[in-house]
Amino acid sequence: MDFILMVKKITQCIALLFFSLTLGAQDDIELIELASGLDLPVDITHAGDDKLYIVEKTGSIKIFENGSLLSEDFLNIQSQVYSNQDETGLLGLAFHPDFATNRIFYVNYMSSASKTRISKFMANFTDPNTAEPNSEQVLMELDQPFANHNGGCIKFGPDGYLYIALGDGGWGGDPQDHGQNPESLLGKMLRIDVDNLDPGSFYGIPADNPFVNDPDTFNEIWATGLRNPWRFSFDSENGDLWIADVGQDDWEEINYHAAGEASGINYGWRCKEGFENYNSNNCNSTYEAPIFAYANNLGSGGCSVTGGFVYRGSEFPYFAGKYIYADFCTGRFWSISKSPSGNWVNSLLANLQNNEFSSFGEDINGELYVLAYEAGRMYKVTTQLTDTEDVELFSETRVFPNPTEDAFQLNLNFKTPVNCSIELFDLGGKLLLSSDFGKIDNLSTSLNIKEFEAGTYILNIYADSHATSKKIIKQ
Ligand SMILES: [Ca+2]
Ligand SMILES: [Ca+2]
Ligand SMILES: [Ca+2]
Repeated sequence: MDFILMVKKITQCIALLFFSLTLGAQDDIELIELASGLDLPVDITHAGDDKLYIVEKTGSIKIFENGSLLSEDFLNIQSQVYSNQDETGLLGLAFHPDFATNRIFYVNYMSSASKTRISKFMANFTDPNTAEPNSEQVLMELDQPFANHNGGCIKFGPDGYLYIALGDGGWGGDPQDHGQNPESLLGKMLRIDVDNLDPGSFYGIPADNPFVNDPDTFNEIWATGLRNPWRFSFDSENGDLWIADVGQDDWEEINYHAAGEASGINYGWRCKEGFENYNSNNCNSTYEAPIFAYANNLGSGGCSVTGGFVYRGSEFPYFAGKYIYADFCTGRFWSISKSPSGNWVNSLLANLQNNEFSSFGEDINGELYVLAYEAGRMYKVTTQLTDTEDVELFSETRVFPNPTEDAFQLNLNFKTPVNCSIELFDLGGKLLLSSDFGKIDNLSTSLNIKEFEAGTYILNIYADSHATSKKIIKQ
């Protein structure tokens, strides 16, 4: 998020757009509301189990379990969180990979308008749904020259190290040159070891960090040249890293780092914005270009990128392997994937105007969720879309009645025999029913869901290596 820019643009935008969550038939995604009443939510993550943890900027973390928000906060540190200004507050949460046994988690928050803290906390061993607010151990405290551009995203990589994304410190144009300063941690991606501590420190430096042998660059730094990385994520299948970087006036960036490739990458800010030069003073390094940038343009793009995830869930085959992200200002959703010829392709999925999508999150099953900031809502990201080449294949697939109370009828008709199976999921990604029909060219069957709770379910139909998803409403 980048509110300084946003505040002026959003004002223009509110006049132009009507507020609506009604999704047109042209949209490739459908958001299903799961929770409301959240107080400026900015992050969602899981802890290696079925629950979702939702971070509120004002200083609380809430648990979403079995379809509803728990009334008691998991953590409430509102009294020590500074959240009075846009972009300040409790901004990020990451659970230790061994959280189930050690109960350790980390947060990124502002303790004042001029301090960012990375802190460790403990959850209770006896009550699984609460943390101990007095267990704080501050790993790192950083001076913030301005209240904006604080980054905020923290996540464990597949290597077990904690990655910390920090903005350039703020104002506009990086006036103090943090992004390119090797002796500032601002405007960087950091990588630290929380299990093997250096003497006198609450964290250690991984031996293979890119600048450990460079006396002029801080050892925590893993990548440089970021402006305000508002959400990064690791692809849960292959460990590739995706960093969305909020731009200044012209371009919003998606940056990509393939797992195993050299680290120490310079993503360019404030020498570069998107693919263009921004301020070329003292710029003589090599800068990594984003794989995609969209224009700061409310009519076709947006004004503040919200980075997402590569979808690795099983409920929505249409999303498989696609990086799904959005723009905070306009509500456009896009996906990025690689074409067969190896080019990155960006596709518009929907224009869900004026929802202020602040963050995406992934559950244990790889299903995706998104937060609407001012509205205080959490949605599940779903689709009933089928890949273009599969539309014809499934053209004679019928599910009815829908909505239904006890059972629904499934009719299938294929031109040639296919290996056919189905799976039915709830919105928590739980597999509830599956059936393998073997090699068939048509089928008419009734499926009993009488025992299921009222709600929305997703039926996936597989035909050889193809698939389609249908939403079923149980009344
Ligand atoms: Ca700042
Ligand atoms: Ca060094
Ligand atoms: Ca860049």
